[in-house]
Amino acid sequence: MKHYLSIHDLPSIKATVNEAIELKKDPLRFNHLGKHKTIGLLFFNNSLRTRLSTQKAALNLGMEPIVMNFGAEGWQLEFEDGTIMDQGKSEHVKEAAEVISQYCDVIAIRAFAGLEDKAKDESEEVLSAFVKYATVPILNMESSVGHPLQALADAITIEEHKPAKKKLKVVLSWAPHPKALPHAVGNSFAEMALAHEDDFEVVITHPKGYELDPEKTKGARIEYDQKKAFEGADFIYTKNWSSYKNYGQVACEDRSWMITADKMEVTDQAKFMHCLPVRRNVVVADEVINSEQSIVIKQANNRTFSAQVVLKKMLENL
Ligand code: AN0
Ligand code: CP
Repeated sequence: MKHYLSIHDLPSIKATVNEAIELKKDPLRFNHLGKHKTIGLLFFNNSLRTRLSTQKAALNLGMEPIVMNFGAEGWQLEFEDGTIMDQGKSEHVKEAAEVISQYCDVIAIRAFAGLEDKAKDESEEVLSAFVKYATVPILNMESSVGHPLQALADAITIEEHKPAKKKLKVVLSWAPHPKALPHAVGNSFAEMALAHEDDFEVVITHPKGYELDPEKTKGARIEYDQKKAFEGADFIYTKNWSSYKNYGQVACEDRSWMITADKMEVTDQAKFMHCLPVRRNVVVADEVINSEQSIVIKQANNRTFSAQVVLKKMLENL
């Protein structure tokens, strides 16, 4: 595997999940693979889990991680070609990506959607520029439209916690949030779940007007009645996102969409999942996130093994 930009870059999601579960039993087994190799982690946005788990994964493989925050610390980058750079931007991404490629064997990038210009976000301005100009593999640590390291960690978590059933009911539920959030996590979770079509029944529930990009949710059942969606569910995966149709708008602040114990009651003892960070008592009630049904901490632990299995595949291909 060269780049990891979307979950579909994996040769097989199922085989990768099983490989990650094996790696987890002996995390230092491939510690020789990354010897004298450097990964550069470039952050255009905040992070806790991605920043630490990706470094941890690199260290487990014997790599040296180096981290840079754009924003306050980096030069402001220009992404458009042919611009007369006499305004605020100090450096073009072309030079930046080529220079960083000389210091790093893999470049990992976090660059969220701006949520103002749909076409610009969908063009993946930052990620595609690095794919174009860098000369080393690129790892997506959440871009405008996807968060494939999260989705892989989610697939590992579901595999580890699934009940013995032929078909699992996996529900992606929108929940309220005071800020406009990106679609990346919801998109990648939907893509991952839908790729398990033989094993998962995929239901997405949200208020009207919060439909995700239909390209990402093709094959899922959309259910506007949240409680109905929860009936008999095995996994409740919660996430807020802003409107896709009225791009980046927060049209619904209906607090009744929060995940509460009475909603979990109608599931088949479903596990509660969230990528974190989560706002307690807005997205999910304390009674749910504190309960035995919540697996959010274990889910976050799997971020290390999702990054590690992906980096292992990249190192094997260098
Ligand atoms: C980000 C998002 O919704 O994309 C990161 C989630 C992993 N969340 C927030 O900004 C709160
Ligand atoms: N889930 C996730 O990506 O968390 P961070 O934003 O803290 O990295």
